[in-house]
Amino acid sequence: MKVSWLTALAFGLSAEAHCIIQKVTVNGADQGSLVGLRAPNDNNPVYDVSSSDIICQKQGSTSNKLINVAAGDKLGFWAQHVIGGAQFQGDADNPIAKSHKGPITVWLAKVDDAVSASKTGQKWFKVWEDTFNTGTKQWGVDNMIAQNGWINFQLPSCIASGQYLMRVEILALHSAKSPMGAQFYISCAQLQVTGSGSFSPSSTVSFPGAYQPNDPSIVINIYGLTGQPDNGGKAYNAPGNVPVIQC
Ligand SMILES: [Cu+2]
Repeated sequence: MKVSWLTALAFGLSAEAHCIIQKVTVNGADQGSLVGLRAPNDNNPVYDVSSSDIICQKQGSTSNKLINVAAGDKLGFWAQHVIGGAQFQGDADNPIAKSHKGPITVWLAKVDDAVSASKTGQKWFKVWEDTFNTGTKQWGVDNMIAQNGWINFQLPSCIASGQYLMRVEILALHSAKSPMGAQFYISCAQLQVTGSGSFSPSSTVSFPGAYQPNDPSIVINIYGLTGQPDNGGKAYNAPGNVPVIQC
């Protein structure tokens, strides 16, 4: 069937602007596409923060592998428009459409067996975030785009050895001014952490539960008076008011 460009634009454009978090590096070493990850099968976001899809996205690909990391290692998560990266040269929506401004957060939950652990019922704590820089007016997503879809951070050196699910969340706020407009892109990695850390979180949160549908960081107009996505120059806190742990 022949599909006109106009038809493709009308039905495809918004869906095609999304992304999938699909690959991990440890100290720069590529772990392989979808290895050690629970990732969705398509790049559509989650909108409903009360759904179990807010934990690790809709169930899609699974892996029987663990990713071996030491506390203090440098981790990278790769988000791209579709699995495998851009499918044609000049894909303006790779790694994600530039309109998709918002914060990136990374969470851990201790589990007995990261390959088989249920995503529900876990106790999560936040280990990293890149929200919004009021000086440079750059969002976490802007930094990710500048690094060709890589989300780079250090696993805190205090994390205790054992197995964990790591939840990586990209929140896109370009259409967030009405409820259910914010877009969540999530994948969860299955980690085996080694090292001599002894951190035990003093407080944890649940997913779903950590975010309320009407959270002022989820239902928000990020466009200031000038129409720029600069949050009106104000600071931005990621939803849920959960601080990053301090080692
Ligand atoms: Cu999108």
